[in-house]
Amino acid sequence: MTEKIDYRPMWAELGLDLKKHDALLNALGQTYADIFLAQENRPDGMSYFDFVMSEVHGLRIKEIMDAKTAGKIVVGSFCVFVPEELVLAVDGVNVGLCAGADFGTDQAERYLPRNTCALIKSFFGFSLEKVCPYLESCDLVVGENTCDGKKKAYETFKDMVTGEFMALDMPNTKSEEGRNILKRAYLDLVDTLERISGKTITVDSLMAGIEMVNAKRKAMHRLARLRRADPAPISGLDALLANQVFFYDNPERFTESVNKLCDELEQRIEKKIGVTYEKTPRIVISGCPMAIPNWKLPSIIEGAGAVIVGEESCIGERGTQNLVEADGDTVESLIDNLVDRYFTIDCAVFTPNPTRAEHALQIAMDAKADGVIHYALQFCSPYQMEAPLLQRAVEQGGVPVLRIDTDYSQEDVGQLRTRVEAFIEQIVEALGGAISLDDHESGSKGGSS
Ligand code: BJ8
Repeated sequence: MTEKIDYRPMWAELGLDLKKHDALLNALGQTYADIFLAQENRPDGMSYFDFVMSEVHGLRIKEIMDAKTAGKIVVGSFCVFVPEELVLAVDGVNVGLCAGADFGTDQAERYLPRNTCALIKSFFGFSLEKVCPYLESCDLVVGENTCDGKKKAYETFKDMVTGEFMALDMPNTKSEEGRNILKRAYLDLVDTLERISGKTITVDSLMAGIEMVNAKRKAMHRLARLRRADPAPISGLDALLANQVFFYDNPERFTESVNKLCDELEQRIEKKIGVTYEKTPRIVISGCPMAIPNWKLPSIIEGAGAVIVGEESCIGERGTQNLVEADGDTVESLIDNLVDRYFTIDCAVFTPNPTRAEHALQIAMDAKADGVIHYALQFCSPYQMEAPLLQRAVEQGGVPVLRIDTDYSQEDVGQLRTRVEAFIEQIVEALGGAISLDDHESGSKGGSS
């Protein structure tokens, strides 16, 4: 039996409030056990992700601190527009800082209007309550000027971070000028990374970063394809977890673990082993990113007898779609390749943004989904305002849409459950009542692997 490491001295050194941090970890551990460990017939490969989650503030932070001691810089960001490739090109460690927990909201509301989305309040809360070791270990925090909420919040947040803060200017249209703005922003980021790390980005170092992140994305593309099988070989919750861990883990180890999981999923598909039954109602989620530990809506959907087979989300297929072309003989030409790939991300802050609805419909068609659930955080204007447009486009493609606006609190769980159950019942009826949720009680999932 391995001895449990005491991480408290490390957390104290990072300046965490140990009492509040204990409260957060205890709540997280309990929620994880209730939602993830209670699932049946999970692939064995999920044990890696269970381990990562059990050590998310432990071993991974120790690895990051060891990397710092060895002279590497740690860069935190809140958005998939910040290229991990550039951080890797200065031999740095990249971490996602978006937070998905209702923690420190009262403190956050001392600085932010109440009508701010839960994601922004959450990272303020984590910072003010001193409970996020990722944030506290950052040498550089990059805040991108995307939605109004984030870009205005960063004006206050920049003085709260321990490391340096950099605002990344972002376009809001997919025009030639927009592309130039993004390229300028990435060139500024290169300058900042080189200055802080004391390293120069070369063709070789950037190419290595591009290849490492491409490998990670390819593994996620493979997972996205495999989870579409019927019966689904992995739950939507577990696939979401892999998408969330994407932002924290060592990239090479993560890629290897996802590919190993995919090998197992291929075997499951061959043997028709699922986490649920064939013809279970299939749902695609589209909308705001779900940062750890935001599992509220997916657990309601899968608890209601459906299976989630894809996410049109930045923590999902919007974030991982497309690769960067690994071809170029100057740093600038490789940065052009980065811009080409990142400029295809169809975040709702762009106007107009028709490709997002097209992508949502495409995912739904490819995954043979029976319905799309649009998820927007309350007070998130970009996604809330885009919701009716997306609903119209997806429904015109023949897939029904349910629109949900929510936050990180548990207050609306009962109401959400009722709405989701009604939507799933409606799907079942539209399928000719060929299946009923009750039938699943007596069916077979094909055994375990
Ligand atoms: S590329 S989705 S990660 S900005 S939920 S803070 S939009 S008010 S997170 Fe995002 Fe980058 Fe876009 Fe993706 Fe604002 Fe909405 Fe809050 Fe949001």
